[in-house]
Amino acid sequence: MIYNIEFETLPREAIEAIQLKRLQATIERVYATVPFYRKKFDENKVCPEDIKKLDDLRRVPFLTKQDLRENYPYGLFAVPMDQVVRIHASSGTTGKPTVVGYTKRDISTWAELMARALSAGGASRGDIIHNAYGYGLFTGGLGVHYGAENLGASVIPVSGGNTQKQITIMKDFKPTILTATPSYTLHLADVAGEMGIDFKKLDFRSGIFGAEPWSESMRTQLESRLGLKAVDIYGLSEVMGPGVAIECVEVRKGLHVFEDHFIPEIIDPETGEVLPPGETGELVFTSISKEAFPVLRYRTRDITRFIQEPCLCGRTHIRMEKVSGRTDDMLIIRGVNVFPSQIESVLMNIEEVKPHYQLEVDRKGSLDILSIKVEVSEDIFSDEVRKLQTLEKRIAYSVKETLGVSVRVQLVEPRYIERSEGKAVRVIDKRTF
Ligand code: DLL
Repeated sequence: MIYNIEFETLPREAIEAIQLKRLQATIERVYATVPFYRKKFDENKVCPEDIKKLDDLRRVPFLTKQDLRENYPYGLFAVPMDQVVRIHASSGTTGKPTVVGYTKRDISTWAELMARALSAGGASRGDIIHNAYGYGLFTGGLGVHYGAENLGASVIPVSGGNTQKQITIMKDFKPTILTATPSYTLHLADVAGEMGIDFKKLDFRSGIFGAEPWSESMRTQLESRLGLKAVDIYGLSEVMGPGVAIECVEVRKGLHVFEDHFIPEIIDPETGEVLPPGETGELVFTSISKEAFPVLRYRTRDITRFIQEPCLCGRTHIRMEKVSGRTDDMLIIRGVNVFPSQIESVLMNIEEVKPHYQLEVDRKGSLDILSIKVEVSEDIFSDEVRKLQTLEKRIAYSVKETLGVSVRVQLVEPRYIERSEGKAVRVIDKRTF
């Protein structure tokens, strides 16, 4: 169901008119209130009055993660602290966390967009939402929570962890919608199995999965194993949190970006040039309704492309393809670019392996070596060594055939790979540069 029929089905010209008006207002405000933006604009010889049409956004300089770090913690806030009612942070792998703030109105906008998102994902008033995204500084838990309440659904705020208890809650409280990272969902399914509970017999209709990349093959696995429709939700703390884009449960092909609140662009990550429609590159976002922490042309490092064709669901907001990876997660193995999600796709198509895997990159001399650790069932693991070796070779051959890189494969026993309650750690990089 379309939650906000008026805004989610606007004709293109109306979307663009709203975007331009809100963009101009945002730029004027940040220029006046955030010294960082004023300096950047001045250095690039752009002023708010130069933004006369949407295309003029290209004149605005990019904002990078590095800029956020340099202005840690509150340097990019565009309102005084007495208007900030919530603070979140994303940890990232290196350096200081990114700190983001919300005014009362920002929280209510977020709740509106999350209500739209949950509704697109198949939820409605009367549903019971089992929310296993982490509550805390991470935006997943509270983002879904406020959206669910706004929608009028009942939300169970379980957060991540206490997995056995979660399964009991699922059995007893009969939730109909699951919200969690796809990797934690697989762990939930494993634990349910160990407890003798068939996940498929639970009451879930939809699973709204995001916060990390997951492949189409993973979707097939999740849907057949869990007996629900798996919907992709995207977002990032810097831009808001979950609910920046979502697939519609009807089509599940590309994520609608809420264009009345965010302007997305796809750029060439090397040159920074905006790419022609339909080309794959780095996703960039400008927020056009946020008060406390507006972002202008924020480089997400996420890789995707736009789908221009209208969607059968009736929403008119542009779709982006599933994010295939991040520019900084891309491995270059002997000259071939590889994303963890591509390896995942290959693994998911091999019947004998489990969907738990980890990649390790190391360097011998000037050669990068990629090893894949992947779990197999107890039965297979205790099979003859020769049979295991044959399977390892078959997987390595499949990866080579599909991606063109040689890898080492190591089959490991069930539970060898550490389970995460939130985002899975897919790559361990042992190279020193
Ligand atoms: O992960 C917000 C979120 C929470 C999204 C719950 C969806 C569900 P951060 O912790 O700031 O925010 O991480 C943002 O995670 O730039 C992507 O690299 C990745 N990411 C988020 N959603 C997806 C997705 C939350 N659906 C970073 N597919 C982003 C692929 C995703 N990657």
